[in-house]
Amino acid sequence: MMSARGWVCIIIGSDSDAATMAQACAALDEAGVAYEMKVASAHRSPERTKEIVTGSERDGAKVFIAGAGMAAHLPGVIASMTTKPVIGVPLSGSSLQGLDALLAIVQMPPGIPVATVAIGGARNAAVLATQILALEDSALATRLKDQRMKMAAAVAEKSKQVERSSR
Ligand code: RP5
Repeated sequence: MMSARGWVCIIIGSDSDAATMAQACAALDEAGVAYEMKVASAHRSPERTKEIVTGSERDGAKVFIAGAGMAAHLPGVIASMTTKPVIGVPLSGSSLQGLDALLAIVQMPPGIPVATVAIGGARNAAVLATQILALEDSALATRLKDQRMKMAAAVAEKSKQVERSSR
């Protein structure tokens, strides 16, 4: 994967995480940001995780997004292997409904941060990754501002509908 503006490497702990993390892919597609999504487990395949992180950095990945559930060590392990920003997405699916993953991802020791989004917050992970890439890409920054304007317009339109139906 080569891209002049850099690209986002998405790693998920299991194929069972793919459906939720597809929301990150959709948001990156909307922003025109290149990405790859691969499965690698911090626990079941640590060597593969290391190979993907090292290879992706070599090939120009500028941000990592890691989605995992349960004892979700994947984002933190990736953060230990790179100084690129790592965004962690806690995923539900366990009997603790993602609270376990949230606490595992957010409670990183000083020096090795993971930017943690909400449980299931795959879309925001992608938006945050886009914002990081936009620091050095004015066209991408403009696209993000356009998206914000569309969101604001959508709120105003929804308000009109609510106002009409509540009369
Ligand atoms: C984590 O364990 C994965 O990220 C997934 O959310 C969870 C369950 O994995 P599977 O048993 O579905 O492969 O490592």
